[in-house]
Amino acid sequence: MVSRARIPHRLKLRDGRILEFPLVMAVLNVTPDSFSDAGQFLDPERALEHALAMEAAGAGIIDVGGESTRPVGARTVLAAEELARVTPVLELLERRLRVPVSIDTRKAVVAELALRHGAALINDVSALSADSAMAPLARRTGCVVILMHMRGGPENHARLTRYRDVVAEVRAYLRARARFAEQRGISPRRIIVDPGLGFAKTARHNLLLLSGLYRICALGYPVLIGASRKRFVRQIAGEGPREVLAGNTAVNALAIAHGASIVRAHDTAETVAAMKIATAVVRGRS
Ligand code: PMM
Repeated sequence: MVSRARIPHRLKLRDGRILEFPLVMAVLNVTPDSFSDAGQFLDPERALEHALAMEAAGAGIIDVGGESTRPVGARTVLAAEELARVTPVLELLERRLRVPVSIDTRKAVVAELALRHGAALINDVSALSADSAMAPLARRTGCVVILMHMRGGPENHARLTRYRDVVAEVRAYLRARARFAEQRGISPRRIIVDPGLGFAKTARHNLLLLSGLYRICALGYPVLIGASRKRFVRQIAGEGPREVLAGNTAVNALAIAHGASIVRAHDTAETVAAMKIATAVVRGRS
């Protein structure tokens, strides 16, 4: 087990707000083709309503995404299309939301627009590798970056699943990407890492990463886990919505017990309850 003393308890955002861990990052996909919420929130007013409901349910971050990264059939979205999807939503959120917003994108132009609209974090599933303008943008703005492990891109990562020791390889990659970020002037206190469950991983790899999570936490950065509604949860817990929700709640509670600082979730209220229980058990007090 990793010493919990090494896991950061909080993180300061560029506007002075503090993220207290653990917390739930609630997903707001503004896409026609995401995993589970495809097309539901393309209308900005509906997106805002949903974001406010997730905030009221206890979300600590709202993660806005305009490009689907699901394994099969995800189309690479042009910057103009991604901007057209997220801009009206970000404009509304800026005025109404109190909790910080992260922007789930691999494109610096999209991230830059989101930061101008008050976003505080860039959630880059390519770990700053897809767009050379991303690291300088993060340094210049002082925003927090989430560096995720993936191989290939959304179109081919499902085939790139050969590892000798998945935990060691993912950990080495995340350490290298964090070093890359630091060498480009991004403060280590502004870095979050994510093993990228389901991205170039089989169900077994996801399970090994969860049970070996302490080895990723030992890097010393806050760790984000995104298991929400992913295929391995459905394979194990069952396909029905109740099974998926129960399975996800268990995964998220276990991830927090194993040291995760942030869990990314679609079902905010249930995940917040699971997080509270897991945290109380770990601390031995409520
Ligand atoms: N998963 C998805 C999208 N973005 N970002 C991070 N940091 N980690 C993840 O696991 C992750 C992500 C895919 O899920 P979705 O289509 O339901 O948003």
